[in-house]
Amino acid sequence: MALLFISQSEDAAEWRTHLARLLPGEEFRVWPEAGNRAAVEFLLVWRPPQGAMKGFPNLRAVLNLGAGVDAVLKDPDLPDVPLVSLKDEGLAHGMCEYVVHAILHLHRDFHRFRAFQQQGLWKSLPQADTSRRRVGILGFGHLGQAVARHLVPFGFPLAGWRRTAKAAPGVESFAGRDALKPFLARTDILIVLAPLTSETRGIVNRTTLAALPKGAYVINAARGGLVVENDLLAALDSGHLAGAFLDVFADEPLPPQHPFWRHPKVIVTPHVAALTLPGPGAEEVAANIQRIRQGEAPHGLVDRKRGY
Ligand code: OXD
Repeated sequence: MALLFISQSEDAAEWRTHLARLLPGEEFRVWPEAGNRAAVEFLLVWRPPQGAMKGFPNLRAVLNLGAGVDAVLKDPDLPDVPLVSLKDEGLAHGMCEYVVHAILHLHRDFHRFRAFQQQGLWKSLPQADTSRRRVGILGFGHLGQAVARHLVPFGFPLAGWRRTAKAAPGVESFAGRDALKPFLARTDILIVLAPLTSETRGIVNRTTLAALPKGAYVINAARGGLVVENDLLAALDSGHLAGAFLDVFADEPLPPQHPFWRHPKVIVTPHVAALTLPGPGAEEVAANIQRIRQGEAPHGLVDRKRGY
């Protein structure tokens, strides 16, 4: 029986090496060389081209090679088998590094010192009080909780918002739509880490941005579609927001003329917050394949109705 790897950006050779060690005996094929389709039991996919997942009669699961499954769920040819999102430690580690950096960068005014440097200006700023800089994580799932664990030691007052309540040490919990406004009202640095679903698309918009205190910052390391970009620009330009640290965009690559590129209050990175590392990624994929073969539920099983 075989695994078929379908990705135009992930390194197939690296995945092959790791999986050969972890799952000796499994045949590893790379799309478009699917071979005998009846032998393919698992699809390992990252942003598969449309139609690539069609026509595998003995499929047991589709394993996504990243955290977000929004692109796969949009594909009309997604087979009717369990869909599994990647929830490995490599990805969580990358996200924690990115978000902790972004928060400290904004909190300690590195963006402003960079601008002073460009003007040859030796100028100090008052040091911000960590215990008064309230951080809020919008989307308190696997990644949001990992980020919170890394932030606790710094002493920022932390809160997490999600659909259903989730207790975590040192984090104030907000759950459901009614709690969104109070959550935003106590948030000076908003970290967007929610999955992109029909319910969350555009959740950061004119109304929700207005609920943040004046001078707040927004960090988006999840999906561009969660943020209404024109509303974010308006909130930056009006002075309501102090800045934004953005890794993801409605259109990627970010078009060359997009105002975010040159906006003095915006820091842009090219969707690199949490890249899948083939080593830990393959460990997680192999463990899930073994679970499925033993009749157990895989970790990261996606609820298609919820969208994550
Ligand atoms: C992911 C991503 O979803 O890298 O894993 O965007």
